[in-house]
Amino acid sequence: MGIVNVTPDSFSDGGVHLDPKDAAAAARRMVEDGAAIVDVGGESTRPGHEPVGLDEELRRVLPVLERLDGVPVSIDTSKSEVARRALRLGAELVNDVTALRADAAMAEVVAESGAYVCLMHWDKQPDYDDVVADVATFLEARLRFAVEAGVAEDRILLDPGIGFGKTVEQNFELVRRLPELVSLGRPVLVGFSRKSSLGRILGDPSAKTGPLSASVAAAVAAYERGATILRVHDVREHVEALTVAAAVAG
Ligand code: HH2
Repeated sequence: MGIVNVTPDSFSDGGVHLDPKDAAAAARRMVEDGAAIVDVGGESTRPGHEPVGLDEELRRVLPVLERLDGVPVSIDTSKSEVARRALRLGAELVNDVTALRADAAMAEVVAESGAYVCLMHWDKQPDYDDVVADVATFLEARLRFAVEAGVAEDRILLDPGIGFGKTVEQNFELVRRLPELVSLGRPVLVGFSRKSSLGRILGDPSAKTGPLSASVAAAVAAYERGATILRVHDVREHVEALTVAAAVAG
């Protein structure tokens, strides 16, 4: 999954794709480089981000989606109206970092469309007993909620939410013990690309991002532990590394 952030303030690529033509071209390049889907987002979720109103989020993402006919698209939003409009323009997946908690209408929009949905763990006031067990319990509850709201179970993906209310150690533990999340029975998506924990483990305690080499290592480690979808900024390098990792796995 290639990342196309149409935002001025995303943590690693903010401001890069503000022109819809540039954003659409970047998305198409990602597909040429081997991405199975591109995740288009109009609101940053980094720590301390500015909340974006509905009109502004629509203004950012719709002109990009209109230019992506024929490209497999995921919409990164927690607003049902953004999801609804994106689905009408052909998006196949709703990537909701709040796991259907921010907008009461979101579950119904997803259920009625028959689209895929990614449910991500995010606890803003974390107090974990065991981070992996707590994330698994949360994801299982959100999976149940989505199914009860009418979303077909085979359309649901789960995501531990790397970097969302977790320490450096907790982020790595979630990847180390990923099989415990895979055992919930749904495909698992992992987004470690360029996140600050990668820069921090390399020795910079105030790092805001991590380098490509470290992103690739984290993606391969997640793949080897059962991740199905890797959400990444640098598609070609990840596709190359994952192709080799898959050849080794046989
Ligand atoms: N991470 C980010 C945004 N959306 N969605 C899922 N499912 N999983 C993630 O790990 C995830 C996500 C944050 O990364 P990015 O989009 O690069 O930055 P920003 O939120 O600043 O736009």
